[in-house]
Amino acid sequence: MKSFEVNFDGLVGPTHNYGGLSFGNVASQSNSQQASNPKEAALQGLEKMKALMDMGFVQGVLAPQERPDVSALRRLGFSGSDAHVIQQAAKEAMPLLVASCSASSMWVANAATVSPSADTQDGRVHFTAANLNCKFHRSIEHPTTSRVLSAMFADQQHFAHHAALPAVAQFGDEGAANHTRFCRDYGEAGVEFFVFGRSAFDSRYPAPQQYPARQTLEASQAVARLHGLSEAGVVFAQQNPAVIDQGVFHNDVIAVGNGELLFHHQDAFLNTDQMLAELHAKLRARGGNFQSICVPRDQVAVEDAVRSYLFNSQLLSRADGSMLLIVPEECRANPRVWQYLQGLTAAGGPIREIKVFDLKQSMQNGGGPACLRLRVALKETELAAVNPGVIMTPALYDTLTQWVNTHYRDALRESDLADPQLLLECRTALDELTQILKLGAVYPFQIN
Ligand code: SUG
Repeated sequence: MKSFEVNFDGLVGPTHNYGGLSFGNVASQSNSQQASNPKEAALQGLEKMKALMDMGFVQGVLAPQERPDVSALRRLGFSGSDAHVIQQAAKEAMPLLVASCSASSMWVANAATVSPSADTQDGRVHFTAANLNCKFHRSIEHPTTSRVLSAMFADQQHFAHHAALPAVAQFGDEGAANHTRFCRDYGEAGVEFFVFGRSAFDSRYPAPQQYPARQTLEASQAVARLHGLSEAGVVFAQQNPAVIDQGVFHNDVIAVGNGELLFHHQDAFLNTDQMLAELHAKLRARGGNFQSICVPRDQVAVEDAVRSYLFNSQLLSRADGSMLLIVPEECRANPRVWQYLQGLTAAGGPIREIKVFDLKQSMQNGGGPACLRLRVALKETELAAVNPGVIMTPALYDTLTQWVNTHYRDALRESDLADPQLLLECRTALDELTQILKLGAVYPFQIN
């Protein structure tokens, strides 16, 4: 049976702004308070989706969330009408209003961890929504994420959904940003690779000193258990705490994998040789031939990797068996990274082509091509069971482009977030979007 890797990209929401909310994420910190352009952000994302569709990949769309999150503000003690809640928060606690306005759900690599049916005990595709509890503005995403994913993957015969892990730092879970899967073919059993930043319960694992490690070993282990993965099909590895302290807040900022290939920086992991040997042995037992490309630090420093987002790229398999790397414009702007990439494609290895995309609006908040997509490997029958409303087509691309042009502002500053009109604009847009994507009622304003 045919199988596919489907990329579901997060549609950027109407409140996209630079709130400086993510300590440890260099871009989010350094672009804080700049004016954003939500319309341009959403159109840049749609361009990437269209380009992948045009290249023949199956492409999907993941809906944004209702913002400001008035119910989160109510839980923090603000009351009265929605407009009053927003204005009171703006007056008394602006950082909380900014957090409740973040369009961070666009980075859907953090929406959930997904295990394809070939790996799971019950033969269904499993989803666990990420609790994202390291940052308040992201910790409020998972209830809506769960409803949206359930509306997209509704067929219980094929899809199983798990609620986010307990919302404490000990089970900090950032979803697919720290999860990669190796396989010979998307439809065959593979090896799921979970990368964690620290252990919550075992002090033998080192931890970063400056910035938070968002993903714990215990969270990764819990997800693997929930999904019914076998020991033979799982490898856990620790991210190098020293690179977290240099701004590598997720593994997908320093490594990317696809098929049988891991593309990573020399300093990405602890105990790299042992980890590579385990991946090799476990994939071999599944009939695959694991390969890795290590980018040496004397060619690309960690700092260059963080600035350019070289590894926050999409590694895609083409029909002829070779691979394509989708990178952000910032890679071309960095001479060392660009030189490395020229050498990489000329070397005759598995990665043959580089395609560059302008994703500056998202990049300025630390979100590159890989952050913007959630990968779901599906067999033909499973793809047929996905809500067809969320699969990209030329007609859907046109409709969504028009929808963005109708509803989105082209400039947003912090002071604009205090305007209750923004909430109404967002709700009007999302109400229409649920009809376009045939999601049913998934937003708090639609179900409360
Ligand atoms: O969680 N930025 C996101 C970026 C997420 C990138 N995802 C992956 N690497 N998979 C984060 O740090 C910044 C929002 C602000 O500052 O306004 C933010 O949330």
